[in-house]
Amino acid sequence: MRRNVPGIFVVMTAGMLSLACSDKGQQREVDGMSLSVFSRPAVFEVGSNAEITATLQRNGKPAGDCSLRVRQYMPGMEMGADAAWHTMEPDRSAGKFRATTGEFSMGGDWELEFAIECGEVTRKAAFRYTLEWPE
Ligand SMILES: [Cu+2]
Repeated sequence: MRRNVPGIFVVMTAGMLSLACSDKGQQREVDGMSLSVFSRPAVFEVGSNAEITATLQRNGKPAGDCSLRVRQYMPGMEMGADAAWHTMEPDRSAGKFRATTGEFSMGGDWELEFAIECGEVTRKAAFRYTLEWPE
Protein backbone atom coordinates (compact mmCIF):
# COMPACT_ATOMS: atom_id res chain seq x y z
CA MET A 1 0.00 0.00 0.00
CA ARG A 2 1.05 3.58 -0.49
CA ARG A 3 1.02 6.24 2.13
CA ASN A 4 -0.42 9.55 1.17
CA VAL A 5 1.41 11.60 3.76
CA PRO A 6 5.16 12.16 3.39
CA GLY A 7 7.32 12.07 6.47
CA ILE A 8 6.44 9.36 8.88
CA PHE A 9 7.19 10.95 12.19
CA VAL A 10 6.78 14.61 12.90
CA VAL A 11 8.85 15.86 15.77
CA MET A 12 6.66 17.63 18.24
CA THR A 13 7.48 21.19 19.01
CA ALA A 14 8.30 22.41 22.47
CA GLY A 15 5.39 23.65 24.45
CA MET A 16 2.87 21.08 23.37
CA LEU A 17 0.72 19.57 26.03
CA SER A 18 1.86 16.66 28.08
CA LEU A 19 0.11 13.51 26.99
CA ALA A 20 0.53 11.58 30.19
CA CYS A 21 -2.99 12.24 31.35
CA SER A 22 -4.37 9.84 28.78
CA ASP A 23 -5.59 6.92 30.86
CA LYS A 24 -5.42 4.27 28.17
CA GLY A 25 -1.80 3.37 28.73
CA GLN A 26 -0.21 0.04 27.99
CA GLN A 27 2.78 -1.42 29.72
CA ARG A 28 5.50 -3.96 29.02
CA GLU A 29 8.11 -5.37 31.35
CA VAL A 30 11.39 -6.15 29.62
CA ASP A 31 14.39 -7.44 31.47
CA GLY A 32 13.69 -5.51 34.65
CA MET A 33 12.65 -2.39 32.79
CA SER A 34 9.14 -1.07 32.52
CA LEU A 35 7.89 0.75 29.44
CA SER A 36 4.53 2.51 29.59
CA VAL A 37 3.00 3.97 26.45
CA PHE A 38 0.16 6.45 26.29
CA SER A 39 -1.47 7.87 23.21
CA ARG A 40 -3.80 10.59 22.14
CA PRO A 41 -6.27 9.69 20.89
CA ALA A 42 -6.35 6.70 23.21
CA VAL A 43 -7.78 4.56 20.40
CA PHE A 44 -6.00 4.98 17.08
CA GLU A 45 -8.13 5.95 14.10
CA VAL A 46 -7.74 5.21 10.42
CA GLY A 47 -6.74 8.34 8.52
CA SER A 48 -5.11 9.99 11.53
CA ASN A 49 -1.84 9.97 13.34
CA ALA A 50 -1.43 9.95 17.09
CA GLU A 51 0.69 11.58 19.73
CA ILE A 52 2.46 9.07 21.88
CA THR A 53 4.40 9.40 25.09
CA ALA A 54 6.48 6.68 26.65
CA THR A 55 7.78 6.41 30.17
CA LEU A 56 10.76 4.20 30.85
CA GLN A 57 11.62 3.00 34.33
CA ARG A 58 14.11 0.68 35.92
CA ASN A 59 13.26 -0.59 39.39
CA GLY A 60 10.55 2.03 39.68
CA LYS A 61 12.83 4.96 38.85
CA PRO A 62 13.17 6.94 35.61
CA ALA A 63 15.71 5.37 33.28
CA GLY A 64 17.20 8.65 32.17
CA ASP A 65 20.34 7.01 30.80
CA CYS A 66 18.46 5.25 28.02
CA SER A 67 17.04 6.40 24.73
CA LEU A 68 14.00 5.17 22.86
CA ARG A 69 13.33 4.55 19.22
CA VAL A 70 10.06 3.46 17.71
CA ARG A 71 8.76 2.08 14.45
CA GLN A 72 5.20 1.79 13.25
CA TYR A 73 4.20 -0.93 10.87
CA MET A 74 1.64 -3.51 9.88
CA PRO A 75 3.03 -6.96 10.73
CA GLY A 76 0.94 -8.68 8.06
CA MET A 77 1.92 -6.49 5.14
CA GLU A 78 4.97 -5.24 3.30
CA MET A 79 5.14 -1.54 4.02
CA GLY A 80 8.70 -0.67 3.04
CA ALA A 81 10.08 2.49 4.56
CA ASP A 82 7.11 2.77 6.86
CA ALA A 83 8.94 0.45 9.22
CA ALA A 84 11.87 2.83 9.63
CA TRP A 85 13.04 3.47 13.17
CA HIS A 86 12.63 6.94 14.62
CA THR A 87 14.29 8.38 17.68
CA MET A 88 11.77 9.68 20.17
CA GLU A 89 12.22 13.16 21.58
CA PRO A 90 13.00 13.43 25.28
CA ASP A 91 10.06 14.91 27.13
CA ARG A 92 10.25 17.22 30.08
CA SER A 93 11.45 14.74 32.67
CA ALA A 94 14.01 11.95 32.74
CA GLY A 95 12.90 8.67 31.23
CA LYS A 96 10.03 10.27 29.36
CA PHE A 97 9.79 10.52 25.58
CA ARG A 98 7.36 11.52 22.91
CA ALA A 99 6.70 11.32 19.21
CA THR A 100 3.96 11.67 16.68
CA THR A 101 3.16 8.58 14.69
CA GLY A 102 2.66 8.50 10.98
CA GLU A 103 -0.85 8.24 9.66
CA PHE A 104 -2.64 4.99 10.33
CA SER A 105 -3.59 4.72 6.71
CA MET A 106 -5.75 1.60 6.82
CA GLY A 107 -7.67 -0.69 9.13
CA GLY A 108 -6.15 -3.89 10.46
CA ASP A 109 -3.33 -4.88 12.76
CA TRP A 110 -0.60 -2.37 13.47
CA GLU A 111 2.34 -2.57 15.77
CA LEU A 112 4.40 0.03 17.55
CA GLU A 113 7.74 -1.53 18.30
CA PHE A 114 10.09 0.23 20.71
CA ALA A 115 13.85 -0.21 20.94
CA ILE A 116 15.09 0.64 24.42
CA GLU A 117 18.76 1.54 24.10
CA CYS A 118 20.81 1.66 27.29
CA GLY A 119 24.53 1.81 26.65
CA GLU A 120 25.43 -1.26 24.62
CA VAL A 121 22.19 -3.08 25.33
CA THR A 122 19.07 -2.81 23.20
CA ARG A 123 15.79 -4.31 24.35
CA LYS A 124 12.62 -4.47 22.30
CA ALA A 125 9.01 -4.17 23.30
CA ALA A 126 6.01 -4.26 20.97
CA PHE A 127 2.43 -3.11 21.30
CA ARG A 128 -0.25 -4.41 18.94
CA TYR A 129 -3.25 -2.34 17.90
CA THR A 130 -6.17 -3.35 15.75
CA LEU A 131 -7.75 -0.45 13.90
CA GLU A 132 -11.29 -0.65 12.66
CA TRP A 133 -12.09 0.72 9.24
CA PRO A 134 -14.44 3.69 9.58
CA GLU A 135 -18.09 2.95 8.86
CU1 LIG B 1 -1.12 -1.46 5.07
